[in-house]
Amino acid sequence: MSTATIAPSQIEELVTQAINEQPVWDMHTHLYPTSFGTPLAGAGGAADPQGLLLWGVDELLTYHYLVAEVYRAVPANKLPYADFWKMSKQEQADHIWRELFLERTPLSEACRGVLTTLERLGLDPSDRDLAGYRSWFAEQDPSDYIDRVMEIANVSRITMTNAVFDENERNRWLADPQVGADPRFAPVLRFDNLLRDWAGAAKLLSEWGYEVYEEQSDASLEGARQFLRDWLDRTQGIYGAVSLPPSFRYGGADDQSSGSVALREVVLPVLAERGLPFAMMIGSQLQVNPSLGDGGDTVGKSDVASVLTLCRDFPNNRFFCTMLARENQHELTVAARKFGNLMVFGCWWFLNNPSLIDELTRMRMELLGPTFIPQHSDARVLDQLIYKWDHSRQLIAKVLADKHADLAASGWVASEDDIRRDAKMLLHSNFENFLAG
Ligand code: RAT
Ligand code: ZN
Repeated sequence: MSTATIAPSQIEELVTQAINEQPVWDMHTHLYPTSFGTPLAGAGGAADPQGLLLWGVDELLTYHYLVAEVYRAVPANKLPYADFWKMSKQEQADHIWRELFLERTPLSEACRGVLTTLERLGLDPSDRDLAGYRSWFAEQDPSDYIDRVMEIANVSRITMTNAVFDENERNRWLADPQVGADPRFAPVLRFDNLLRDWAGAAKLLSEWGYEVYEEQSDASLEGARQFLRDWLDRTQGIYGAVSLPPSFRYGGADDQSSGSVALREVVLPVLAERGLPFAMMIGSQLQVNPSLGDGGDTVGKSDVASVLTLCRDFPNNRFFCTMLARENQHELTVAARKFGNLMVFGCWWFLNNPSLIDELTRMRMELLGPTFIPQHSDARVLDQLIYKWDHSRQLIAKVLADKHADLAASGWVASEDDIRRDAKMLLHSNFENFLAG
């Protein structure tokens, strides 16, 4: 406890220290514990080529952000997509390393992230020695390595994305009810298809034994509610989540589009009955260039008015929301001023760049004070937790220090405890408290 007040000259150092020392609960990642298998066994058990835990330098280099970037450097007329996808993971990583790190300066945020990660792990990026990095990773035990990465990144809990319509993942939950039990990870039920493609989802649900049909009859909707309840029970998801296209609209009680009916009659009632929030990530236009795989999606402007309608019409539901388009950010932040059941979070994907994180965090703090969740990592590769949080912490600290300096200039004198309280809210308890309701 330190209620000692601080001088303006100490602000920057104390804020940076508080942000660095505050463990973060990462509210959205695509990471998994070893129980979901890993393609890189390292010094642990057997490799599982379809395993869901991705880690190590080859995964870092073949992150879909970098696949998209390498196709700027070596376009498809020089390296046809099919040839790239035929390569082994290591060959793909070699290609990306050569083209983006050796033949060109690794200026982009995703490139820089690989270097920060290596450096914080104690490897030397100036060696430019991919083979050497590979042998270091090959000596790690994956489960111990999770601890190590969490310690370096100062992440206390990793939230998964448990995609119930992903065959690989679904089968792992069915085969082993304990697959999600690692306490370092928190489960989240992700069910995009229910809202994006009711007809396709209904077909699968009926194959899986639920009485759900394309026609959204009462029986069909009850079948879908039962499906969600069963999977919330199975996964113990701490919230429900979807990613939605820029065209997503919710037009209120009379809106009869199949996605809106599923939202109104299935998703929101079940989450309300369980007391769980609903996370909407809005603005990803899927597969504008399918040849790039996961890197083939783009951004489009979305409709904040639909979010307002949901927050107003469903006061018993709590909504996490992030949007992908920079153009939506101001309106979304204002929406959060109107409804306490809306929690804005993160600088998602193409917004996860220093200039935009700075801009968004500053605007959100000016409009919302400390009542938002500034960042999530969206890490797909375990090791990325290191750079995503390292880079974001620096930016969040800078904004918070500037705001404290402004307050000091207005005659407000903060204590060290005040600053630590801010850091805790931003990196941990705003999420935890919103979950608790
Ligand atoms: O940021 C990403 O890695 C995207 O590919 C998506 O996974 C997005 O974050 C999502 O959760 O849909
Ligand atoms: Zn994601």
